[in-house]
Amino acid sequence: MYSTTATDASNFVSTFNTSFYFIAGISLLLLIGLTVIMLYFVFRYNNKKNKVAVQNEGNTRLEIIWTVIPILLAIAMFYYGWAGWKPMNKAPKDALKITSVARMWSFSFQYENGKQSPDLVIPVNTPVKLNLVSLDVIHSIFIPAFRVKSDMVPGREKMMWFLPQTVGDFDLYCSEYCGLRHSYMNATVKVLSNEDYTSWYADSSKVITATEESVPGAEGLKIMINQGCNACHSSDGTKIVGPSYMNLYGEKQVVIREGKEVTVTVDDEYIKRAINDPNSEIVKGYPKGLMQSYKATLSDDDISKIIEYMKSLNDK
Ligand code: HEC
Ligand SMILES: [Cu+2]
Repeated sequence: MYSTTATDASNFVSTFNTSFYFIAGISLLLLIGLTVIMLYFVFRYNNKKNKVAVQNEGNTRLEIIWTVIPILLAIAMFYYGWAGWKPMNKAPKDALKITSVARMWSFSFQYENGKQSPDLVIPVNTPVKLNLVSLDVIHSIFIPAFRVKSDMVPGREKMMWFLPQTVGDFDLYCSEYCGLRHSYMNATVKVLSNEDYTSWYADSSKVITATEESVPGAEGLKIMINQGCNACHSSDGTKIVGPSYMNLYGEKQVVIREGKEVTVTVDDEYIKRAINDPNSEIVKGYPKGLMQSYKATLSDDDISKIIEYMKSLNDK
């Protein structure tokens, strides 16, 4: 059901390009044609050459021509657009299903075996179906090389599918302005050979390298990279959108709880609340409602690992 040129990055490239070049070609022809005719008329019927104006009463044949030709062109443009768009709406039954989750300001891809990745890793020549989920505002997932793009709307089920046809890395980014760090909301599509994909899929640990894994808190860091926490929090003291994790653990923090300012000590319980129920206590000077709860995605064990990582950022 998907016949294409195998050298294209995806099965939608050729139909998309056909309609794009067709429409661009017609536009160019009209632009050139109209400009040439206009210049000719300006020259041919100027005041010197045509002293006396001629009154035209209409010309039925001409009118039919300039009505019928544009209609045919418009129908042809519609046809190519439609023919390219229609197959995008029905994914093949055997497609590989991956849930693609967008939140401010990161993507996360969740596989059927529970594996999560900040990049979209897929096998070549296998149809892929992405379930599109947004946890906060409207985002849009765009893979230019594959010629696919779709809005991701909170509370609405949407999907997108394609057949990757060449091994390689491709850009993926959010193309719907979604706030402060929108321009950082990008990822890589890694199309692997079937063998490479199978071993990647079966490996439950690899996101960071072996040397990094020996560092204290490395597992926590991995979880936070996968969850996209770093879009809003830095580890080096820089304020991005939320407070930095550096020198946070064990410090005193002023928070707004039920409208009142209170000073709390940052301990395990506080961090757990901050992650599971971020809006119950807002750090003074930071906006409410930006950080969403991670209750559904992070276990207590994950949170302990995150805390482990935060502790490693204290310079003693
Ligand atoms: C969309 C941006 C955003 C993302 C993504 C985000 N946070 Fe936050 N976070 C904030 C903001 C803003 C605050 C400060 C307001 C508040 O307390 O809710 C905050 C506060 C916190 C605090 C309290 C910090 C302090 O100084 O007391 C912790 C801990 C925290 N976040 C951890 C996380 C973790 C862990 C993740 C990922 C699992 C995460 N955040 C993802 C925006 C974000
Ligand atoms: Cu976005």
